[in-house]
Amino acid sequence: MKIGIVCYPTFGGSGVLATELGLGLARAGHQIHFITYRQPARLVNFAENVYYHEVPAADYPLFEYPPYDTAMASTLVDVALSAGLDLLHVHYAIPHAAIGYMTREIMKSYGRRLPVITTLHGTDITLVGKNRAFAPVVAFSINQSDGVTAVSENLREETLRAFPIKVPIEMIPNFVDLNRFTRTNKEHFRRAIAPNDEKILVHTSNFRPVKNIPDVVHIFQAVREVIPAKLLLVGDGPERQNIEILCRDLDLCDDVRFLGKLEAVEEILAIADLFLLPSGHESFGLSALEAMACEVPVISSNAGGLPEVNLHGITGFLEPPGAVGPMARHAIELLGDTEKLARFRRQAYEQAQRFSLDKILPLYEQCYHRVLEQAPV
Ligand code: GMT
Repeated sequence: MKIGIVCYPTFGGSGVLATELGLGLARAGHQIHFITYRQPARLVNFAENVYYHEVPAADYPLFEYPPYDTAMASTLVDVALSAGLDLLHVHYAIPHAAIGYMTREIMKSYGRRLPVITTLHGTDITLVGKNRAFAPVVAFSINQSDGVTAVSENLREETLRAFPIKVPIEMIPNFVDLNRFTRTNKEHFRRAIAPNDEKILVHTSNFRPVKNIPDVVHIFQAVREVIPAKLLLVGDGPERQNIEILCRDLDLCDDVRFLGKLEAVEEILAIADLFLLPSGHESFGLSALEAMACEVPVISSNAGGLPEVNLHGITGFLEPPGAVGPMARHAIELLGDTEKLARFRRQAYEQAQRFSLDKILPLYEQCYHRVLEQAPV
């Protein structure tokens, strides 16, 4: 199959998932065309069957807001015609579902069919999508998609509650590549970060307010009072400066490292002891799944789809968003009990296996085949 994939190229979960999906499909023999405004963060090496098309910045002195939608749709039409795409898979509804619809309709004027599949990821529904500034377009373009998937049961239900959806939404959970995200025994690397065998806590995100990163720091502060520990913060975004100031105010700077937008996040997860994700909302929590694949238990909030990924008392612990005290107590309990930590590590890995790339990729392929059979000619 020749498949066009549209996503945000940033370090956000939807872009990561879309890129990993494209790379997996390419390995399975499909021809994949990524169409984005910048090289996707995880598209770093040469890969067979993979093509990358950059959407040109549509800048002109008149534009206060460059018309991304028009530039993207025009690039999509160009790629679809020249490469002969069979279908288009867009990730994150805003504005990609509407762009997909526009592209499909333009393709009709060339006498060509291009079914569109939209994958909903989270904030495109829960935070931004519900906003009245976007809602009518989001609802319309979801209903116009030839196939719609959501990354968790929680997000599927939330979408049906929030919008007048008339089309079926299939739940296809996020996945992890277990060959890439795996425990390694890099003692020298571990020692460089934790020279006195401190426990290593990790948080990775795009540093948005919804991630509740101040809670990560407060949980770490409580842990460090009892157990020697280091905190590694991977990623970057609007909250970064506030968090640096908070660490200075709490006198934690010697034990907190900001690692920025690391490409090889798996190297950090592979030496971690605990992952923290206390988000105010999280439709799935792909970063938690990646940690679990590396045998790292997770202390998270119980928001959104997180309970579908992190299992309370098995792969980690879940508490309501903002419950810093209970989250810190769980962290101390786990890190202070070697046997329990080992058991949770094993269980986290077992749970991650349920979301392996090998298991989930065929679900997308089946969805593509179904859409190709059913979409109107
Ligand atoms: O806002 C973000 O966290 C980024 C967002 C994205 O689309 O990049 O992440 C969402 O999609 C991820 C991949 O499906 C999910 O794992 C995240 O849980 C989800 N984020 C939220 O719901 C806040």
